[in-house]
Amino acid sequence: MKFKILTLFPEMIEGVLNSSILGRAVKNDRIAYETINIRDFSQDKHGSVDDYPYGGGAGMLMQPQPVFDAWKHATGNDRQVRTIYLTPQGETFNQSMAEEFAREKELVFLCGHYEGIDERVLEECVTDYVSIGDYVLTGGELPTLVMIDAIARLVDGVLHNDESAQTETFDNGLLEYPQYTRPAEWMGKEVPEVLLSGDHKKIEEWRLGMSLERTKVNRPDLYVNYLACNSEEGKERRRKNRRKREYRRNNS
Ligand code: 6GU
Repeated sequence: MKFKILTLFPEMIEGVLNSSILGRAVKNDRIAYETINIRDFSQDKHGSVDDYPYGGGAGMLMQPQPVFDAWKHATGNDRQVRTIYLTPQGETFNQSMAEEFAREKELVFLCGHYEGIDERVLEECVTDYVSIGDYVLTGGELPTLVMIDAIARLVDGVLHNDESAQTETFDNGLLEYPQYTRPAEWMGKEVPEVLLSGDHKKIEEWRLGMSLERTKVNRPDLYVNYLACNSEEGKERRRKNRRKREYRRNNS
């Protein structure tokens, strides 16, 4: 999987993608990335890339030309490549979107700054508008890194066996159960006995029970959804929605 990031602050991206598990995945050629500095495509002698908004209002906007030229450089003007624009106006990112994006060979991320980007260039380049939640950030770099982290860990070979992407929170639509390691007693608190029993069936039941309870208390929205999806009706509805999404994608 190759990530191309159009940004005014490549050092923000590089710092994160060269570290920890993602850094290892880059070294091992499981993922690759390239930052493209939008400022390099400025035609202005001062290298400026922003200007005042028509109609007035606060702040500056990124101009269309440098963004478009950076995007053409990244994609070779190929409109088939998914180009993701990070914006609070987008669809909220979630695990199933991460799974869908992880099936692509290449993804382009466009990071905005200032008050945003001229609408016309977005219309030309962007295939997906994505937000990471209901709060305001100063730019698209952190949301891009959040998305890349969530997507990359689903790519083959990025996680090692002991870091398995399988049985974690949201995999089954539930929050994760509590976990314990040695010592068996710490500050007078004992590890739940069932976990020391060696009875794997009981352990699975206990974990599912804890997951359900936590989800019901902390994320009633997920809990209701879990109950709906795990009925036969829910499973059929999801199959239909998946087919609809695929149809829309193939015909857009
Ligand atoms: Cl994707 N961008 C910005 N600037 N702020 C955000 C966001 C994205 N998602 C939540 N807040």
